[in-house]
Amino acid sequence: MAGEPQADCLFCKIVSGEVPATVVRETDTTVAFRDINPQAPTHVLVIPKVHYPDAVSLAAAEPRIAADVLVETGAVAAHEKIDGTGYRVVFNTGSGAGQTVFHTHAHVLGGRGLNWPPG
Ligand code: DGP
Repeated sequence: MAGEPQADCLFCKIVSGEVPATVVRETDTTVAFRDINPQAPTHVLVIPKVHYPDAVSLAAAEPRIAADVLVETGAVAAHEKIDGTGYRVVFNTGSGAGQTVFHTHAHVLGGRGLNWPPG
């Protein structure tokens, strides 16, 4: 069923605790944890507990939870004290854009200068 945990999904396993992660914050609907391969001094992933492959499919099916993910990116930025200097929120969508894990996740990046356009 849509949104149900997927047996072969790494981030569903982080939600369930089967795969360990350094959790920064957790809400009823989201988990925020440090990226295993950080690209900036702060690099945290915010994921919904429900399984949808990308941000757009989550927003179409569960708009309130999609909003929770976005609000949570701001809470992470405040928690990490990067909200004053500025930070970047990225949803890589599709393999051509660099998405490698097909469970919705927002990258929250900060703590250094961030160039535009991104690579
Ligand atoms: P993306 O390329 O946008 O799909 O981002 C996936 C991110 O997930 C990537 O930056 C690395 C991170 N990642 C992959 N495996 C693990 C893991 O086992 N633990 C954690 N904490 N992060 C992971």
